[in-house]
Amino acid sequence: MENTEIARVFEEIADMLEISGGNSYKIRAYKHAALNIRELSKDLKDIYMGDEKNLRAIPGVGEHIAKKITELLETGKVKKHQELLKKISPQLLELMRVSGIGPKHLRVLHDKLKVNNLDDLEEACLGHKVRDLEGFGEKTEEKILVAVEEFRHFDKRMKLEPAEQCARAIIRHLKESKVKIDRIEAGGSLRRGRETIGDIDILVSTDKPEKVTERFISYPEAETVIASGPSKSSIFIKSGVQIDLRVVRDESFGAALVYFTGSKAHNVHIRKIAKFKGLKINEYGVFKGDKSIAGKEEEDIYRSIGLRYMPPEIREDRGEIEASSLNKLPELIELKDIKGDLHLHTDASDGRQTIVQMAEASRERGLKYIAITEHSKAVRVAHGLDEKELFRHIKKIERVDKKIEGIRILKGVEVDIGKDGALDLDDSLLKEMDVVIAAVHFRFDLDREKMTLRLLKAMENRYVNILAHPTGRLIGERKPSEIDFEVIFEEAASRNVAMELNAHYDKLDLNDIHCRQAKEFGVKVVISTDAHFVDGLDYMKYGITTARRGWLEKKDVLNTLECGEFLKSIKRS
Ligand code: DGT
Ligand code: CA
Ligand code: CA
Repeated sequence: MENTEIARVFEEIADMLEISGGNSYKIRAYKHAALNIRELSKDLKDIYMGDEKNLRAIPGVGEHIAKKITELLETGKVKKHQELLKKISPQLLELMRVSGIGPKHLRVLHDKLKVNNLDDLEEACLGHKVRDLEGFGEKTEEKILVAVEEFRHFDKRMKLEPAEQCARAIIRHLKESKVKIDRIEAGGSLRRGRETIGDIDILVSTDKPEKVTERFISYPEAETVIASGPSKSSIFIKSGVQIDLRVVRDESFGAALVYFTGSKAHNVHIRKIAKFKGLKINEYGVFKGDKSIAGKEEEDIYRSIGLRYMPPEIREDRGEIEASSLNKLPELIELKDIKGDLHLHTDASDGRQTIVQMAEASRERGLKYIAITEHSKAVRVAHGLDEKELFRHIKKIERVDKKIEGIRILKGVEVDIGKDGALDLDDSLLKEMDVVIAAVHFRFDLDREKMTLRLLKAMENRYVNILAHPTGRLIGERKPSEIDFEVIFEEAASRNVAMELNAHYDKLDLNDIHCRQAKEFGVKVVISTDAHFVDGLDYMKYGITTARRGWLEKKDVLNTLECGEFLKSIKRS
């Protein structure tokens, strides 16, 4: 059992206890334990090693929780969890994922209106029954209804990080078989790095297709086999995700990879080009009459129809094929180009680790500089700091920076942008910072004009260097604020304010389309992780994927510069 699964069980216990009106102390204990388990860098089973006492060293894990972890590791289940699941249906629990609905709401909805699933909830809203419940009201009812519709739309797609984990696990399972696999790769939207993934596509080349198929459908996580044959199989795994497997001979691997990477629009376009040249292209190769002229490598497929190789991230038929034929493809940014991370939290606000720990972990990941950017006081839920506390904090940053070798730590802050665009901190503090990032944390729902004016106002402040996660979206949970990006980008370019591409896979904000638009407006982008714990630093790769999808090159991204150059580049006049 992986740490994330164990954490999920505890989170579910906490939620179910809360829905059923359980003891608030216990609820907190489960939540706290789940958080800490998620952030462990070691596997729980390696910490446990058959001795419950070893678990007690983990923060947030007392005797009670240690027992539950042991139970999970030993039996794969926890009785408490099973009991609660009998009381509270999975459909009810699932409603926790509808934006704006917490366990307390759910309890009222369930007790008073007998809401048990998404349909019930929608019906209750449409029948205007929700507005009369204590603590709800008309506005809340409207919001819930919108959230229900969004939930229906998003629910079927996975986010990038879990999709990647899922693909990694099945690839490992296939590779561990005795059958010789020549090549194996994930294709589809995952390979293109889309922000959400519908299903996982795995491509294998081998001389023993039947054996590979057998191995595939015997995946321990498989719940249902949808189809199985020597070239094509599909399964549902327990989490509800579909995995498609395609098996080809190695001489066709390149052609199959092009085909199954897509996008469909890209495929349709290249097929048209092939046809125009009197060629036929399919998942087995490129053919002139009956004769195969390419198939083994992706490069060969493209070359045979007069195109240069296009990285998967841009295969969306958004001009990449034209650019390729004219030899005008962008030289996309790569992870190794990144030298700094300009949005990090520590335990001084809502992060988990110290400045030193974050700095050391960043250095290990090859970064040359970071900015520590705690929340400001308005963001109370995240323990935002006031001016006095921040003055003290930046002194501390200075001290750590002096001591630590091999990485520069910049003084920064993530200042909250109020409803009217006013910043939450005084200029006398902001001017002490090396980097000021400004961001919205409340009232994401203003109309387009108000929201645009709000951001414009924030950018007026001459100490603001970066606008962080500009739309405020949480993929699948909170939709992006409506913003007139043309106006914002024009202003950002003229005032030299950079836009953040927040690399967290929940956010990816700016998104790919915005990145491309920012570039057209001459706006510079900074890709930052917003890490709240050291493992969060690894999410940089999702930011890079998104930047690549937005055609960004090294020169478009400011944190590819050395620290001194970076600081010069963000100077405002
Ligand atoms: P998803 O799964 O919804 O996130 O998106 P994809 O792009 O992974 O789509 P999927 O899984 O349906 O198919 C994988 C790839 O297979 C797709 O990107 C392109 C190729 N493909 C699927 N259906 C067709 C088709 O009808 N025509 C062509 N040319 N290619 C297709
Ligand atoms: Ca797919
Ligand atoms: Ca598929």
